[in-house]
Amino acid sequence: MLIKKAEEIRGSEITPKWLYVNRRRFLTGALGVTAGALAGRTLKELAWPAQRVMAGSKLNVARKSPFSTNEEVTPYDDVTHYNNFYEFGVGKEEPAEKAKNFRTSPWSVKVSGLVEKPRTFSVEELMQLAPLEERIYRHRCVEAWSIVVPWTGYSLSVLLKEVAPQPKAKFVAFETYYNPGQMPVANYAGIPFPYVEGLRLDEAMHPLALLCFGMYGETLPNQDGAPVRMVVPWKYGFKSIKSLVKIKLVEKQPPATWNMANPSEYGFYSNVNPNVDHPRWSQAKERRLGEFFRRPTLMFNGYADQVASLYAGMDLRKYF
Ligand SMILES: Nc1nc2c(c(=O)[nH]1)N[C@H]1C(S)=C(S)[C@@H](COP(=O)(O)O)O[C@H]1N2
Ligand SMILES: [Mo]
Repeated sequence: MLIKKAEEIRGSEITPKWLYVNRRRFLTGALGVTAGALAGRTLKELAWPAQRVMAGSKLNVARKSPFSTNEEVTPYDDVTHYNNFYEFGVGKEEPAEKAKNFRTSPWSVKVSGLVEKPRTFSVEELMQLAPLEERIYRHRCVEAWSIVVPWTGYSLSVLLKEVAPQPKAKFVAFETYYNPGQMPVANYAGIPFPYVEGLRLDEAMHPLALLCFGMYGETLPNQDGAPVRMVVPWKYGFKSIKSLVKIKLVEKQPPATWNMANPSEYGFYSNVNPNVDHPRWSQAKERRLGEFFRRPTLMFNGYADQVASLYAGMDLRKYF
């Protein structure tokens, strides 16, 4: 199902998406390689110095993750045309349109704070830190819709270990790129930018917390957080911050955008919890995109066996 979908998309085009989008760059480049010779190659095969991560590049996936759900994957078109990415508009179909020209290359991520080895990584360097895995995760938005997506990436813990957290580090703060010039409608979103999020260090180190570069076997579409984002599947969607540029290890709980904007509606933890209602609506059920009947929401979005121990002894009504 998912492979067929990806092939349909590629098969409908004369040239791969990244080649089409970046045709000018290739035609004007001094590489002496014809476009035809490049078609169908994977990112790794194209790893010469000038190579950049481009939207729609195929990704080499080392293995399917044992963390994957075996539920049916949500169609690509639904997942890429029903988004929350307020930098590109508050309407669900706006990001697909308004992020089209978002420039995501070159791109780097600064990792700093309470670490022994602070470093700024290009996204290409980041992608090579560990073999990329495909993980089919459930994702549940606080607005009560859900999707099942084959993400590509590796555990954030790989990167955190690489920079060596100091003992004082207790939380991880994340920040999205912000440039009003590239995000002309961000001003009307009603939330502050840059978008920021945070996790406790032990949550960030949990193997389920994914540093994500792709979906459906290709690099991330802009509206889904290109070129690198977080996916934290046991939490409501807004914790899964997109288009990351900064990761900082800190001692105190860092600010999180939705929590700052409306603390009574959005807690810092935001673990999926069918028993704790959002003040304005129930969280007991969800609608999977493309389906008619709602289904019950599961505790920790179905990941309780893996993550419940992180919250042992905490009052989950207080720390919602
Ligand atoms: N920078 C940024 N990251 C963000 C958001 C946003 O508005 N800006 N929205 C969040 C919300 S509410 C959700 S549900 C998910 C949606 O991810 P998706 O569009 O890939 O499904 O992204 C999250 N990450
Ligand atoms: Mo969300």
